[in-house]
Amino acid sequence: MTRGVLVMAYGTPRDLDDVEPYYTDIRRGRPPTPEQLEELTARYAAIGGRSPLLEMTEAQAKGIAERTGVTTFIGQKHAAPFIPDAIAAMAADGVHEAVGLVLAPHFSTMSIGDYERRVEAAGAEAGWAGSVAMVRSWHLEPGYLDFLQGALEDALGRVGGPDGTTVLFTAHSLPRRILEAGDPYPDQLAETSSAVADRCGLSSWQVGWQSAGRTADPWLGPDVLEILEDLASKGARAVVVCPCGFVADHLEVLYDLDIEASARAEELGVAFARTRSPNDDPGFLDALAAVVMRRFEEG
Ligand code: FEC
Repeated sequence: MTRGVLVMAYGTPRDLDDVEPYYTDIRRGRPPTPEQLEELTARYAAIGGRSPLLEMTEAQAKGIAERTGVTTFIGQKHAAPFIPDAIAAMAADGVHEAVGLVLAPHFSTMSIGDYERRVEAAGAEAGWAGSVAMVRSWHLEPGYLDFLQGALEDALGRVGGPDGTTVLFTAHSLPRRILEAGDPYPDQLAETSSAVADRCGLSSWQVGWQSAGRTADPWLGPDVLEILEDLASKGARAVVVCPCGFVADHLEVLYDLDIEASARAEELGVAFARTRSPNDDPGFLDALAAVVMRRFEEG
């Protein structure tokens, strides 16, 4: 049996001209209004014109291949190579047995569940005889928690230590309707946060949400910006944001936290730091490889 690893991530526009087709894909084929397009393009321009997400996804896929000895295939949700491209590449390489790993730790029907549905649809569409065993979440993987602990200790050092500092653990917000069917996403975020808070001996920490979509739906809250205001009104000296729902530098970290949230903290007179992203950290890549090998063993 030839094995493969299907490594999945969100995808990013190649350049500013690619923002429109990318945004249209996210909106399930509905083009954005000129105002929406201008606003998103300005966010990409503010982080230097492009997001490093694809490079980070490639580095993570390479790290997994080096550690597992199994070929990795990148399949993205909203940019090429898309998930069906990866399925076609696996079929062409004679892969029969694959593990599907989404580069996001927490399961929601609208996050990892959505990737899972796309894999099933692409496999059926291609008439591929192979199978993909999905990793459904890996939010308590010890090597990932080790990374977060180290990154948090460093960030706490940058704001003068834990005294008077609140740590805010965040993930991408999702529409509140996910809660109606008992989605595990908020609980899994709380479990990661609590495990890291215990390891670091934190006395002041909370869970929050970031990067909510600009839609009429109610989204999971409170949002990072609201929490900053609340903490400032209660006299907080410093806030460290640990975006543990993400594993790479990209728009939602480099803009929403490093530009937007950090500016709000400055206005509020609160010291602010963000923990570094896992990216291609060797210990983090060991953790991803361990997750993949365990899934192969489970069959
Ligand atoms: O750096 C980059 O270029 C890409 C950054 C990026 C990541 C990311 C991760 C997640 N998203 C999730 C859910 C949603 C839902 C909607 C939505 C919309 C956007 C838009 C941009 C965007 N997302 Fe994203 N997301 C990233 C970027 N996301 C840009 C469109 C403009 C905006 O709303 O800001 C709403 C879609 C809709 O209206 O139907 C829902 C989730 C994740 C984390 C899991 C993962 O990485 O797959 C969940 C990175």
